Amino acid sequence: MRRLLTLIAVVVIAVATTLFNTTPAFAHGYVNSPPSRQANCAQGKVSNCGPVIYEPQSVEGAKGQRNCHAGDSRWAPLSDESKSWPVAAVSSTASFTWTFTARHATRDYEYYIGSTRVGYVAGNGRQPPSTVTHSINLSGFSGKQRILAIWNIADTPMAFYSCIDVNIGGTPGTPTSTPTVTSTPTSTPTVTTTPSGTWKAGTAYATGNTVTYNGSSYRCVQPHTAIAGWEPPNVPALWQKI
Ligand SMILES: [Cu+2]
Repeated sequence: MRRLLTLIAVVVIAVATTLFNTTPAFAHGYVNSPPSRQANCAQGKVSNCGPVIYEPQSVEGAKGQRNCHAGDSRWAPLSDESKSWPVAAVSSTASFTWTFTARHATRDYEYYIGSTRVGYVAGNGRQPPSTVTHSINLSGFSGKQRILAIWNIADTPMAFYSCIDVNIGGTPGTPTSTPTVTSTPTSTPTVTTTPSGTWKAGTAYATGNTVTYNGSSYRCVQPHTAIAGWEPPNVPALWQKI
């Protein structure tokens, strides 16, 4: 009987481990630096973005697309060119950083300006670390451009799409990159601006904010809006233990 119970316990643990390791629906990735359109939406820099503010990492669709919203109507505001998307100043060689909430085996990464592929990084079918940064040569282009960054997954037909508005060799366009505290009330009720205290999903954190989580203190190292799954111990790219 005791052996049987032990066997059952082992099976239960094995099943639980498998379930726990299964990728949750929200666990994917996006370009957060320079901020992609979904990053700007999640940080409240652009309004009326729809549900992408809660999951900027979920802009996922079939491979081979050339739009900002992965062909998914839920994310359609990302392709709305009438919105005033913040523009990041970059030099002719620009660094793009992806944040992953699940490290899917990766076929490759592609970067497009219009129909021209300006960057390619092989993934070799391997899992990336929690963040990767690619240096992309944009010489040949100048001024305001829209970069489409694509993360092609190796073991599914899917890819993740991030559009980043840049000004190559220029100065930033609309809002500044400095996190500012607005004096007017935000129109998004679920995003609070409380920068410290206990970590809480839905809160917009700026670099340097400190929080407590499970009795430990953490300092924000990258501005972001917290979501479930991004608890400080889970995402060293966002939180440093202090
Ligand atoms: Cu995923």
